[in-house]
Amino acid sequence: MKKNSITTLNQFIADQQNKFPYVQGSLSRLFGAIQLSAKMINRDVRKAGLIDILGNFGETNVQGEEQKKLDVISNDVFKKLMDMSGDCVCVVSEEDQDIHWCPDGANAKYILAIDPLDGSSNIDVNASIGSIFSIFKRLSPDKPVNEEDIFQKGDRQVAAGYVIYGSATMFVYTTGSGVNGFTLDDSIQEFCLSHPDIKTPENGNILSVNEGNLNEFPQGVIDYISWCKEDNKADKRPYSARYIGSLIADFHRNLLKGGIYMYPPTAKAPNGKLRLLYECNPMAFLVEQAGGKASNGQMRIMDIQPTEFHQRTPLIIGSSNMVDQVIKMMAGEAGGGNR
Ligand code: AHM
Ligand code: MG
Repeated sequence: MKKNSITTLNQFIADQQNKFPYVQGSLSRLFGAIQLSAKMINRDVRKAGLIDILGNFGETNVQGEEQKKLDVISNDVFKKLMDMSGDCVCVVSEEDQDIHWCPDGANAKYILAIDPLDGSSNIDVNASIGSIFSIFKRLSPDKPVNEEDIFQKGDRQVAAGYVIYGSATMFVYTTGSGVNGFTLDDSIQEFCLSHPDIKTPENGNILSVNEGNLNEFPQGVIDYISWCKEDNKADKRPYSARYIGSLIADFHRNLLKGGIYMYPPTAKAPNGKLRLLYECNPMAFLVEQAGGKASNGQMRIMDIQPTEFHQRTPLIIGSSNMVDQVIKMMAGEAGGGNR
C-alpha cells in the first residue's frame, strides 16, 4: 500500500481481477452485493438503539434459538441483494431451514453460505457482532445445483470473509491469495484498505474459550487451559484470557495479535456449538490464508465432509503453534509444564 493513497475495496477487487483469472467478473459482482449488504446491515446496527429494532423477534430459528430482530433483518438483506445480483444460485443461511433459491440465479456460478449476524446475543449490550460469508462454485454448469454442490468441503471455498461491526466496521476477506482488511470510512461510505496482507503470529498469548463449560471439556482441553495459566517466560505464559462470546470479535483480535479461540466439544454438545458451513469453514479459510490453523481436535476443519446444512463441529483456531499444542494435548501427548 502506498503511503497517502487510498485503495477502496472495489478498486482492490478490480486489481485482483487483473492479477488472478479466477476472480472473474461475476465473483467481483457478488462481492459488490455482499459489500452493499454489509453497509445496509451496518446502518441498522449503528442505529439499533434508536429505532425500535433491538431485542427479540419473538420467534425461534431452525435450531430452536431465539432470533433477534436484527438477525432477521440481516438475513433478509443478504437474500434480497443476492436475488438482485443475478450472480448467486442460492443462499444457505444459519437462520433458514431451507435453501433460498435466487429467482434469476439458475445459470449463475456461485453458492453463498452465511451467518448473517453472528454473536447476536451481544446486540443488546452494544458489543461487537458481525456477518460471516463463504462462497462456493457450483460443481457443474450443466446440471441443476443440488446438495452435492452445497456440501463441498471447506477446502473448495472460492472466497470467504466477515464484516465486523465493532468500534469501526471492517470487511476482511480472502479469495485464496492472502487476507486483506478494509475499514469503512463512514464519511464516504467506502471500505478502504487498512490491513493489507494480514499474517497471524505463529505464537500468541491470548486464550479465548468459554471457561464456564470447563468441567464438560475433554481432559486434553482442560489440561491445555491449565498449561496456559502456568508461568513460563520463554513462551509468555500465563496467557491472557479474552472471551466476549462473539466469534468474529474474538477471532479478529486473535488474528491480528496472535492467540487461540476454542469452542471444544462438551459432554452435552459433543459436536460443539458452531456450524461448519456458516462459521467454521470461512474462519478456517481466513486463518490458514493468514498462516494459522483450524482443527476440530482431530482433523483440519476444511477437510471435514459436510453432510447436513446446520452441522456443528468443535473448533480450535488461531496461531499455528497454539493449535498444534492443543491437538497434542487432546491426543494425550505430553504438553510440557507440570501436568
Ligand atoms: P450465534 O451464531 O447464535 O450468534 O452463536 C455463535 C456464537 C459465537 O459468536 C460465539 O463465539 C459463541 O456463540 C458463544 O457461545 P457461548 O455463549 O456458549 O460461549
Ligand atoms: Mg453464528
